[in-house]
Amino acid sequence: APASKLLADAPYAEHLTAAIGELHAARLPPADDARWRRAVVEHVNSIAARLWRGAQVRMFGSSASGLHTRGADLDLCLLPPRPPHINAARRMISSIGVELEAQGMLEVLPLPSARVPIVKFVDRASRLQCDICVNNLLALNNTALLGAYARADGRVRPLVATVKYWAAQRKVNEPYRGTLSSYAYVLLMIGYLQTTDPPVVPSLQQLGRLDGVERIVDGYDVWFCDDPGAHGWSGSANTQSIGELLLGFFARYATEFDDAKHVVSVRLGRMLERAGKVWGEQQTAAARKGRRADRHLFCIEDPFEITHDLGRVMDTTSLGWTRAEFSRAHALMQARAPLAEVCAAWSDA
Ligand code: 3AT
Ligand code: MG
Repeated sequence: APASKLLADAPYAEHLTAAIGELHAARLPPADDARWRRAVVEHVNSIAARLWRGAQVRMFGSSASGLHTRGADLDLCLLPPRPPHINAARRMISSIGVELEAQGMLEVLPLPSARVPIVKFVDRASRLQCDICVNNLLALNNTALLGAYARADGRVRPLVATVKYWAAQRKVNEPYRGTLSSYAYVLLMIGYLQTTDPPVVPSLQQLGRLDGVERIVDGYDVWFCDDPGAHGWSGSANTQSIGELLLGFFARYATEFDDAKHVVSVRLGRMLERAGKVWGEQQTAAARKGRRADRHLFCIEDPFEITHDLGRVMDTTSLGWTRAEFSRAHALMQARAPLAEVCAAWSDA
């Protein structure tokens, strides 16, 4: 395969490795970033505690997993003492919106009737773009899982930063336009790193799991191993450079992953056959009835909420854009293009 020929092209892989290192360093958050983020959490926490006795605010998303880059948003989750009914959650979003406004926060936008009620705002002091949701326990847990992957191998962070940057530059990281979320790209990268030979990271949901052990949150099993070293993982036997791995990532999704047949499953650490998932069957049933198949065109299984397909945001058009970008990146890398060209800003000129 062309991919394996390229993997042997040492000078090009070395260029990529150096360029990824530089890009990652340049995209790292500024030195005082963590302090700013903590200050916002404390501020919002004090607002919440004043409004509801015993309520707390937690950080999640990339700021909490360590997979954030310069300028990433700040994802916050309000935890009331007891799980609120959806209507109570909607009222909480409205109330905290009023209070954020009163405290001088900028661009406060409460969206209490959204499927997932949130309030968006910009923190006045740090100018960080923030989102608050209510009692999103699965998101807190999937953040912890991604954080454990980030710590499992030093190659995860620079590779994730590069793919997020590439996807943003190429305009295929815009869920409101039907392309994948950052979270979905992180799962694609982890899914790839679990299935290299040998793997760069194990499946933390399988490693060291004793029979019958589970931890149920909101109806889903969120157990994972957060200390792989203590469970027989003595580091990866894979010695590939980050340059070679980035090549392999694009080769995987441009040429090897067959979206008609496969599902990306970070939970199992391997590519699943679609036939075994209910989405495969839904699609067949829809096709049989002559309806356009329900959108499961490129399946990425959520690690915990296994009925949730992160690829579902894509329709045939946005999947077309995304596929074209994977192919473009792969083709440029086959032609040994510099990383800057692979990640060049998209333009319709
Ligand atoms: P950025 O660095 O902000 O681009 P992120 O990982 O923080 O990346 P988002 O801000 O898009 O990603 O999302 C914040 C978190 O919300 C990530 C994940 O814990 C959760 N999340 C986002 N989208 C989904 C989803 N579709 N299903 C489940 N959890 C999700
Ligand atoms: Mg975020």
